[in-house]
Amino acid sequence: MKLALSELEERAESAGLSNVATKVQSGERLSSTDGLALYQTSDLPLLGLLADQVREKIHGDTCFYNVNIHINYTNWCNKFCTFCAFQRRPKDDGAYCMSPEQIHDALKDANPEATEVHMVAGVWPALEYDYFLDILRAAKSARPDIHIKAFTMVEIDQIVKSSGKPLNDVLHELKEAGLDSLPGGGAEIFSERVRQELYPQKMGAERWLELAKAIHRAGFRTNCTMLYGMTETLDERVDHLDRLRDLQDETGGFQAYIPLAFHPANTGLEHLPFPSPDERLRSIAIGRLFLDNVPHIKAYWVMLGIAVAQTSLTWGANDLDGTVSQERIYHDAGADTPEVLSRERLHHLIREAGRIPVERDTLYRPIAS
Ligand code: V47
Repeated sequence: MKLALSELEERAESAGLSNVATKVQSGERLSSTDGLALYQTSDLPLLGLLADQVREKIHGDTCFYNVNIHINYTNWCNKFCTFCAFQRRPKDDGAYCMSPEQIHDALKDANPEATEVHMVAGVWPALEYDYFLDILRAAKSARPDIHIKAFTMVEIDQIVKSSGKPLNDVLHELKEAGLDSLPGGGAEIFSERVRQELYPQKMGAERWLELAKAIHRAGFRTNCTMLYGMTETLDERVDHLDRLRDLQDETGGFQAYIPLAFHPANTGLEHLPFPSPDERLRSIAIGRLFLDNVPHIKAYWVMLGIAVAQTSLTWGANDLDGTVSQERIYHDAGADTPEVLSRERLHHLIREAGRIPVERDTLYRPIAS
């Protein structure tokens, strides 16, 4: 849906968002107060229209997707986050840790058209530094051309501790072993209040941001995320986005922002609802409007659900991730989305949303078909 400028202005005025709409039209940066107003507005369609305008200015009619594989190499974890259904101690039922050989074989057997493997997992300090170099080498030996996007800041923090070496040496060695870029997970919500309540063993915002900065400066691209729908306030969501935006001003290293809707099943927060479709679309749209320096807003269908992910392509998102397969973190937390979507299905979803599908590699370079 498109509105003439005068209609949009009228609508924004009656929603009390004139100021925000004017800033969006002129490309001016939104303040935290504006961010909060967007979280609070009841005119959700207006929010979607504003976000879609910005998306269109940057990306026109195209929508990216990628062909990827997920490998969650271990669920052993000592962080005991209340929101997580994936974690196990090594002796628990269902605990597993993949050997380098198993990772090699899993990749050999996986979709031959995949251009990316996304490898993230729990954190278990007894896993030695060499294990991480070996799993990267195993992945590259199975699929020399595949891009390895691996390890959240939380995993990197542990890998550095296990190595006993300086961060930059470790990054260099991980790169030599095959690491190409890093995903955006592990940030959760930067609020120290929520961290103390739900994930006190996990690193805080300062360390996450410090690592992301150093990793960008070492030449790696990463993504960024926000896990929402737990016990955080709207102010805390805005503060999280503000800190991501500040770091991006400094380094430019974030490629994509992925808002992650909290899935409560099988977690310590089962009493909470899964964020409503409105809430999920709002989070995509606010990501597009507030993070004016992050080029790509990713709709991760595994956690958004396929219908909301498709709708989000007209609410500011310009990237539908991906064919996926073998993902465990959300499926353990009750996500009822399929294990995998075919390239044809992604094309169909994107075309139905009125966009032209463009396959990309992990660094957002179009892949000629
Ligand atoms: O860090 C864990 C989140 C993240 C739950 O960079 C949960 O391209 C919801 O970061 N409900 C890992 N969320 C996944 C992630 C990711 C996903 C897709 C693409 C990219 C990318 C990154 O998942 C964790 C945590 O924030 N998470 N448990 C849960 N029950």
